[in-house]
Amino acid sequence: MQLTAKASLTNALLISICTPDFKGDEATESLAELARLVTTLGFKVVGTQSQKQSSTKKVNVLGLGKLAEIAHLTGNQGVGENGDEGEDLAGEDELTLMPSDISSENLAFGCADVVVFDCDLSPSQLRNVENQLGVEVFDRTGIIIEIFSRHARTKTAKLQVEIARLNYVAPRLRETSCGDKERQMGKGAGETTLELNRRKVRDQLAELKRELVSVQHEMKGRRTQRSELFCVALVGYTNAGKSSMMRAITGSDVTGENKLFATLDTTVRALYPTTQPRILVSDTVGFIKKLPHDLVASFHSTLAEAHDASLLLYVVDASDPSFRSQLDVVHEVLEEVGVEDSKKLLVLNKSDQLEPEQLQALMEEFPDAMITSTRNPADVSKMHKYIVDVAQQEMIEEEIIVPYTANGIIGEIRSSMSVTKEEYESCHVKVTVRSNAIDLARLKKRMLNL
Ligand SMILES: Nc1nc2c(ncn2[C@@H]2O[C@H](COP(=O)(O)OP(=O)(O)OP(=O)(O)O)[C@@H](O)[C@H]2O)c(=O)[nH]1
Ligand SMILES: [Mg+2]
Repeated sequence: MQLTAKASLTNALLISICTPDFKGDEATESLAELARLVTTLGFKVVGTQSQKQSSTKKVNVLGLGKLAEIAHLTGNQGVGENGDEGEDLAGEDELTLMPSDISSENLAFGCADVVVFDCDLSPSQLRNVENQLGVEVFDRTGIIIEIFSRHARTKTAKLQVEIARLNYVAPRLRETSCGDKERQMGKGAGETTLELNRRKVRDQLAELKRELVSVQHEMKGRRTQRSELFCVALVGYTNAGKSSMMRAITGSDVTGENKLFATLDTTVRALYPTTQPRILVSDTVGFIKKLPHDLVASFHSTLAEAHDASLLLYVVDASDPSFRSQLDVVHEVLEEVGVEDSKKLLVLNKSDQLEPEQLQALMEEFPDAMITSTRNPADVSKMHKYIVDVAQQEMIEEEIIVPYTANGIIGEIRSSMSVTKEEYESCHVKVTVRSNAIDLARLKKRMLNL
């Protein structure tokens, strides 16, 4: 499946299948998140429909009655004639409309150009529903992969996303080979074309994977060079404010946007105001519920920065009512990609959006967390100080005797280590420094050779 509809003109109708797996408000929250994903792609959400079902695995996903109702909104009047029996409605169904200024009366016949399901659909389910509704149908994974494809900037991210996209597309090629869609596109439905397309995808995948291995090799080299520095990684759910925090504490121009998955590439910058030795901060890709498995796998290397970090900052949007379940997702994905959380701090961000009572309740619920707003300079300084303090604790304090004859050594120490004391004696300076073990060992070796 590919997004062929023109994003700027596309009216999307969202469908939620409420299975018993959903607890509490999860279905509503998930649907609201899908609306944001779809909006990120430039679609306009014209309405949402939800229906209780025992599972999302039915041949037509929904019962024929419900499909007919939706077909009215996509302008496909012939619905139901060629549908299989499927299972009928299993419980209540309801029509909700979004945004709030749209009412059921003005959701006109034929107003939806695409239909997006808030679950994963098999290739045959997608085809069946498309046949019934006469418009393009997307599932959640398809939408997420498309956003990733559009937002990937660096070579690594592009390769990773393309691999995930082709893995997603491959089975759809098989299923649509003799379907209506291919005939509509005038491609012909021959087995040979299908075989050819599949082989092309296989070859492309193999080539992309080879390229990725070589790019990852280079990245690993760069990480090794930095390995002696104290590294902080910002991790968390999409839109939590990681890039904004990164920008604030490094004084950099890292993009932060009110879009889901604004960041797909890991960026590394030095903490600012700078410290001796430097402290590095990396911004990473955000997570989302039901993140396609292929994408999780493909982000192993992007998250390698987090893997090597001495301190992980788990940034959450504390103003989002579902931030607790978002945090669970972050823990799950990090566990899946094998990120060891050496030391971590929970950062409850966007505190400017909360009332004093809510802040008080959060402090009681999460006594070890830091409550911040990236828009508040005092909070940014507090975060800066926290990072510097943790980095200092990781360092070793040592006294170094530098003879006055050792040219340049004092300057070198001052530029790469934190000097806590300097005592001038008759033929040498006694310098007390805090630094990491590797830099200290390197300095001592250099002094032996003087
Ligand atoms: N009110 C408020 N908004 C914030 C704060 N921090 C970030 N934002 C806004 O939240 C949105 C998302 O911020 P980003 O920094 O891009 O979020 P992110 O975690 O990097 O998101 P991804 O890159 O998608 O994972 C932007 O519109 C920011 O301006 C904050 O402390 N308060
Ligand atoms: Mg970001």
